[in-house]
Amino acid sequence: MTTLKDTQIKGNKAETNPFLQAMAGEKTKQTPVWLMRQAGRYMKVYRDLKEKWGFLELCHNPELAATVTTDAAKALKVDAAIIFADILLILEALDLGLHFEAGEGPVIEKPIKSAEDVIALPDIDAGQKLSYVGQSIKNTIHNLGPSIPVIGFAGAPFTVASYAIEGGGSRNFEKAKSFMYHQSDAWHNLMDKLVVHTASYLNMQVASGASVVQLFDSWVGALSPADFKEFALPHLKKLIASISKDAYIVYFGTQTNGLLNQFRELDAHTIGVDWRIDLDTAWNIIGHNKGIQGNLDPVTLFADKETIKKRAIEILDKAEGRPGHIFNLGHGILPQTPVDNVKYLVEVVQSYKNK
Ligand code: 1CP
Repeated sequence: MTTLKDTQIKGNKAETNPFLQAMAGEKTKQTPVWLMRQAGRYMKVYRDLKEKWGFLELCHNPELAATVTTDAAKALKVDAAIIFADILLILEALDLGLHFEAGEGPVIEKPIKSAEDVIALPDIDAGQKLSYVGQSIKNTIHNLGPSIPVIGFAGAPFTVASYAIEGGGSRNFEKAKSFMYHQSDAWHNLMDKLVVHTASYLNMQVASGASVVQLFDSWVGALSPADFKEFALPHLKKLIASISKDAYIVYFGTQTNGLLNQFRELDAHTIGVDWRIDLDTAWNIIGHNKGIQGNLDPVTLFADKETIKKRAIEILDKAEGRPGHIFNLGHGILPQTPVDNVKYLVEVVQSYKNK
């Protein structure tokens, strides 16, 4: 198993940036902070761009995508910038058809229904087909300079497969899980293909300059521990093993309390957790040879400043200044979140003195 310190990241700027230092398991003067969905609808710059451009048009345009990432990172003064893209772009690259309906979220136009549909998936070079995301990364690095690391990302296989089979978002994942149970060979075949394409996509992002990649497994908490072990874990391990050693890896999911003990087996540097568990409890289960990212409830950002500060400091205290804590929310910023409160949260975290 890779420990935090074994990994030599090419071109790493760990000496100067607390986010990379924490990824390397090194002590930091200040706990690093960035926020999932930090570039999005709660920001005026983004809403203004959305008057003229569709969401996918923004993702496809490396100039504009880099602007969205850069503006958000500068406005919030966070310690890392996440590239503007989406976990579903890979399904578009696989010709399943993707569009976003106002207020309805994503729609996969040709969802996977059968073993034949999995076999018929095109044999793409995902890194090449999604190279516009690499260009967005390069442009972002150019805009931000070397002091702010850029995070690349992709969806983890279970979460991406669930969209591909459900045809969009889902509450109970009946279609995806039925597919998993009734057509388990086809399920594993689909996961194998997603692993290959996701690795190619992420390695292109690393080659383009991303120093960290995050795997979003947003809906993995829908799985029982037994189903996670059988239908998701082996594929996740394969994916993580295929990712370039030139980047640190964060694995994030929500509602994962019952799965954290299995995350010990993952060779990711850092595990992202949601707010439904105390940070120290989660870290004890995951093991201190990995870092932890989280875990403020995003809805706390709708509270008064005093409450935001109190809850943020409670989380920081639970980390006890142990190396490897990256402050974040437990899930993405919600569209109606007051921007001032987000900036305030970043200030609170950055001015907290680690013991
Ligand atoms: O303006 C709009 O209406 C589009 C809203 C939007 C944005 C800004 C979507 C549609 N995606 C994004 C960008 C995005 N998505 C980023 C980059 C911006 C940033 O984080 O700063 C990232 C990292 C994502 C990742 C993503 N997309 C996830 C994982 C994180 C999470 O929130 O769980 C998921 C599940 C998606 C799918 C998706 N894309 C968009 C929506 C509304 C959704 C969720 C749909 C659902 O709930 O099922």
